[in-house]
Amino acid sequence: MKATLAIPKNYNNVAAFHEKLAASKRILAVCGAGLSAASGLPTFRGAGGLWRNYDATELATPGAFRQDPVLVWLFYAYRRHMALKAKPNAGHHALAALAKKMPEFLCLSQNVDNLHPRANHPDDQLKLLHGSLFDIKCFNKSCGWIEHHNYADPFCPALVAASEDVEPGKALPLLDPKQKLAKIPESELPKCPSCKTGLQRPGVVWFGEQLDEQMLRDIDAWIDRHVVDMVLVIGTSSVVYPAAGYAEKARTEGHTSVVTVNLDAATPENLYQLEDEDFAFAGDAVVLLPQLLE
Ligand code: BV8
Ligand code: ZN
Repeated sequence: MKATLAIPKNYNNVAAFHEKLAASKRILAVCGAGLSAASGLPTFRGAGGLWRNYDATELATPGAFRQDPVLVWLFYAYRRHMALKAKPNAGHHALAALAKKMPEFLCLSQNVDNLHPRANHPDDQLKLLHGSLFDIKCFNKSCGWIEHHNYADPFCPALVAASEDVEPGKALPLLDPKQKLAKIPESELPKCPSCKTGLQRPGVVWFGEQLDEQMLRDIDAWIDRHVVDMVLVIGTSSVVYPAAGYAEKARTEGHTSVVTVNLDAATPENLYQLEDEDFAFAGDAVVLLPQLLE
């Protein structure tokens, strides 16, 4: 007789979750691209994760930028354009509301789309692990120049050339892989105004790059200060480290509930991993988070 999968008691158990939430003093959240899916932004691994037949993770590296800064800038100009058009969704707002209600709530987000700040999430309770599409910095490591809140769209005149046939308000014509990319000389990409030599680059953390060390120390100090009662793991495939390691890092055996909110939370391998005190909710974060947190 095939062993039937024993559905853990806390799978989709909203009442039990609300009990645990009411008794929780310290909550950590780790968010990924699935939280912004309802805002129309493609995830990395989902169908929308590809851009012009490139795997996003191939372009999100210093090597790719060194090799073809124009292609990488076209990728990021497209993502800036899409993120500027997107709006925070009810999931972002539910997290911001929880932060305002609970001083001991800290949100770690892997998303660079600026939707948490645009949902008025309190700054001091939000750590953008991988930076922001709207920070621009110098590619010269030794320079240190950085500019915040740069919302130019397209990012620079040269990229307008790539988008001359775009109708106003349409995505940059970079989606269709068949569409020829305008040849843009690297010399037309903006240089750092400080050292004058480095190229300006997106202020995000690429694969193989260190996350901000002070931020990592602050997060560890927050986790170590007192027991964490609950870790919300929202819309993330939990593949990328060190972001994917925080749920286990914050866990106090037998006490901390790790709460997965994910479209694929109900797959057998995900359900098998649940400890007794954990919760799993399968569905769209934009529907589940308001139900769970408000
Ligand atoms: C570093 C910014 C070290 C750029 C990104 C162990 C320890 C340390 C490092 C490593 C390690 N093992 C491997 C590494 C290296 C690497 C890594 O983790 N590689 C992976 C691929 C194995 N890590 C790094 O390089 C990190 N750097 O650790 O440096 C170091 C030490 C010394 C000296 C030098 C370096 C830096 C990683 C940061 C990379 N930058 N983003 C940009 O955005 O362009 S990563 C990027 O991809 C995102 O930020 C995010 O982190 C990741 C995508 O993951 P998700 O957000 O989870 O999205 P995904 O599409 O995968 O999943 C979506 C999920 O949502 C799915 O589960 C889906 O089911 C669900 N979903 C979809 N729709 C919905 C939904 N759920 C609910 N509702 C919906 N509607
Ligand atoms: Zn510079």
